[in-house]
Amino acid sequence: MKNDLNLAVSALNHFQITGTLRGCAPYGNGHINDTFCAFTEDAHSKRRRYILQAINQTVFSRPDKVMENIEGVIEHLHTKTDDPRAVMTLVPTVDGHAFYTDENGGCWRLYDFVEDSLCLERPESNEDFYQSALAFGQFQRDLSDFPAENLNETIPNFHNTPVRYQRFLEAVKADKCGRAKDVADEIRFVTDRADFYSVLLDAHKAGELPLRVSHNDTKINNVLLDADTRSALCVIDLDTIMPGFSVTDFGDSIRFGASTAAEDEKDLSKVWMDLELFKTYTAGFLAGCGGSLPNSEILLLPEGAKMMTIECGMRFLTDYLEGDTYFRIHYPTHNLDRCRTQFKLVADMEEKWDDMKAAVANYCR
Ligand code: ADP
Ligand code: GN1
Ligand code: MG
Repeated sequence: MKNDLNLAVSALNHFQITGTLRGCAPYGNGHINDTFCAFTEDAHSKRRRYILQAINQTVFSRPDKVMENIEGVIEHLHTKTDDPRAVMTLVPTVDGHAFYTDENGGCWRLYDFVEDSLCLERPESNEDFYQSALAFGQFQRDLSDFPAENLNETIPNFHNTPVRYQRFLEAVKADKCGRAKDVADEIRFVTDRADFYSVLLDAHKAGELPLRVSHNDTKINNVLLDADTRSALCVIDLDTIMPGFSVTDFGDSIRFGASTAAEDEKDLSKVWMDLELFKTYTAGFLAGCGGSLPNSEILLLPEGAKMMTIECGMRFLTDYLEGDTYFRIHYPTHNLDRCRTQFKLVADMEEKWDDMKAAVANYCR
């Protein structure tokens, strides 16, 4: 973590927090930002928790543009519900701004902690996964009337898989860390599938896959469930909201949540894509979208799942080849282990392809 506790605590003093600061500690399992949970106490010993984040500026070179998107989207989402826990709330700085820039140029933002919520790394039941699907489907539906032209592209070509593939090939060629020789099988896995990478963009060009306002990072740990009812509560991690495809939001959830193992599981015999979870998520996502997805998009949901999984594997492998500068790692081969689980999932999806296609076809009208 680049930002230590001292920096976090001094940043907190620049926000409109209620009560006296009593504690602050690193929090969560995100790969990108530095996240802290802080709590305050008022004169009546009432506690209040906050989520403080330092925006990763290697990943997001224009944090002001990220915050502009988030402010706009949050404001829009608040018009769709009366439940204050259903949408994140930004706490302004003492000057009334959405984020604070410290003396080192670090950018910090503060959210109210969504209390009585659950953040899962894995679904503990099919119902948990269904609820996360409802949340992301509903999220896309709630933003269907948000003016997409107002959004900044915070990471250009974020889910442009052909561009990701070109960057991957460059990383292999440059082989900055001399690691390519050890990952020849993984490199071949990516190059063998080169024809697949343009499938979604081709469908877009053919008019079958419209650009929508999408989340673009739909892991189950980016949605909160209500701790009492375990129902869908609040979508979080809004950094990558940009125009994108419905099927990639669907697909990234499958990649992460329909896997039978963690993203960094070393024992690949434990890793596959659970077809029942795939079906469960399909039902939840389409229900959340309000039955509004046209058949051409429904039919491409399996492609979205495979695309997000191979793309993510490729990104982990690129980062491994480039010396682990993008994703937070906890040990030297962490990105390689993550890449291997993704490729195992892709291979398993290829085995189950006909069943995946048949499962989504059931929803066509
Ligand atoms: P990253 O981009 O690094 O993944 P996230 O925005 O997803 O960062 O936050 C990391 C973790 O912090 C989440 O997985 C969740 O556990 C927790 N979190 C973030 N925002 C909130 C919030 N408003 N209320 C409760 N928990 C939150
Ligand atoms: C990152 O921020 P986090 O941990 O939710 C990444 C996603 C990857 C994911 C892989 C901005 O998500 O694109 O799919 O790791 N976010 C960014 O777990 O690159
Ligand atoms: Mg996250």
